Amino acid sequence: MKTQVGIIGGGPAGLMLSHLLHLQGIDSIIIERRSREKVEGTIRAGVMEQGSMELLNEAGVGDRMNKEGRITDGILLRFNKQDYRVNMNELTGGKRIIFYPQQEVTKDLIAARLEAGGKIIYNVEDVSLHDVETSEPKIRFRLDNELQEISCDYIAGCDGFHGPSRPTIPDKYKTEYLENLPFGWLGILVEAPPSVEELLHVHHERGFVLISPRTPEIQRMYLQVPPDDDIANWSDDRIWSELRQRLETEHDWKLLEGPIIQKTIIPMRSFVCDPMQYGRLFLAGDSAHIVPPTGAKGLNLAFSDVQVLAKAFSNFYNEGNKDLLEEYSETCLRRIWKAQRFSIWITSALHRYPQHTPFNHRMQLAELEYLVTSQASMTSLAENYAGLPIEWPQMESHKDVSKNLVSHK
Ligand code: FAS
Ligand code: PHB
Repeated sequence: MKTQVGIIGGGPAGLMLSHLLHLQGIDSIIIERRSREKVEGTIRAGVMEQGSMELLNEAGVGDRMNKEGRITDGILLRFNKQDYRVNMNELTGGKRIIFYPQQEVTKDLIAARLEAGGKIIYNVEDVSLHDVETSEPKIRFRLDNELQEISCDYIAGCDGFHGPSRPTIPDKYKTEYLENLPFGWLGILVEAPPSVEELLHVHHERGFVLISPRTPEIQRMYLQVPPDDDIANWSDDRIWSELRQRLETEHDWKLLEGPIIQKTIIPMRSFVCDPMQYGRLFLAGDSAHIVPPTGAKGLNLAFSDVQVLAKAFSNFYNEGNKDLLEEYSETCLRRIWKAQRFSIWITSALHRYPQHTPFNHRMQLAELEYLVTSQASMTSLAENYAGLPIEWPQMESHKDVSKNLVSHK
């Protein structure tokens, strides 16, 4: 098989990239390790930034999102048993977020690809990358026990954190930054009506809680647990008792409970691979970076990566201009490190760290009290939650940093 861009991984990054390339008249083939059903059934992110909403609409894949998704203007913070609201829409001059589950986004993208005649090969095995330093890289894999090969101009590694693409970059050409956090999240899906209208982030001495009102019928709730905890330790009763304690308030608010239909524990870490390109191989999404889910940046970063990569391939194939391809990694990493900064900041403001002293606990409360009383601090939270812009090369905002530089000549 031959194509222009060979894409490894049929998750949100790979699918969106393939569709954006299609809209620019560029051919691609996606190979995916799992079945279509498994990919469409993967429960992960629930919230998208303004920029991701706009990208889905620009790509002509936003209809169901616009009908079934729920846009909200603000987020809620609870500490010392009191609730505070941060109005993102007001503080950012119109930016908002939308509740629309990742699995629905994936279904819409797969449908759009197949409707447009896109090629997605599911259930592949033994995927390997070859000759990525040459002008004709190849992807080899097994399908129904038959060895197959795709030769292409470029390979996009959209195969997540555990995929084969990133390890293809020799260690001496990359730096991997890793920060494991000393806790995890126990995530549950609950069949119940929403207890809140907007995302509720809770600081409590027993640990963090997040309530994400996904749909009128299904709620997503997360509570902080030890990093190596076992889900077998968490009966539904224990989960509800812990949530009730951490969600206690001074006002008459009640947590609406219901059957727990799914529960898992996810590790919390920050990871960045620099560079995100090597020869004719380009990494996008979780294959190049992982953020702690506090702040909901994972899926949104995957989309901004492929937005840059699709533009770079379009500049090359349609205008013969390789500049953005050469600046792909730098361009994405500018936004990725800022998202890491925000994700770690909001995580450290709201989670209990095992080594925390009473002084640290008071400092967290001071941070939160400052946050809800300072317009500047609330605006910073709002603009980061709603999503920072992509810093395209030569873009004004990218030059802002230099404008604030003080030269002591
Ligand atoms: P993905 O991991 O989604 O997709 C990669 C694809 O590559 C997969 O389909 C995989 O099967 C395929 N693949 C892997 N190896 C392959 C191989 N050898 N050959 C072919 N294909 C291969 N973000 C939030 O904002 N909020 C959340 O609540 C949230 N929850 C999360 C929960 C979990 C358990 C995880 C892991 C992540 C969560 N995230 C969340 C982050 C998540 O949304 C990711 O950022 C997003 O899925 C990234 O998309 P991709 O880069 O496409 O990677
Ligand atoms: C989710 O809905 O899964 C979600 C929302 C916001 C977050 C993290 C996860 O910060």
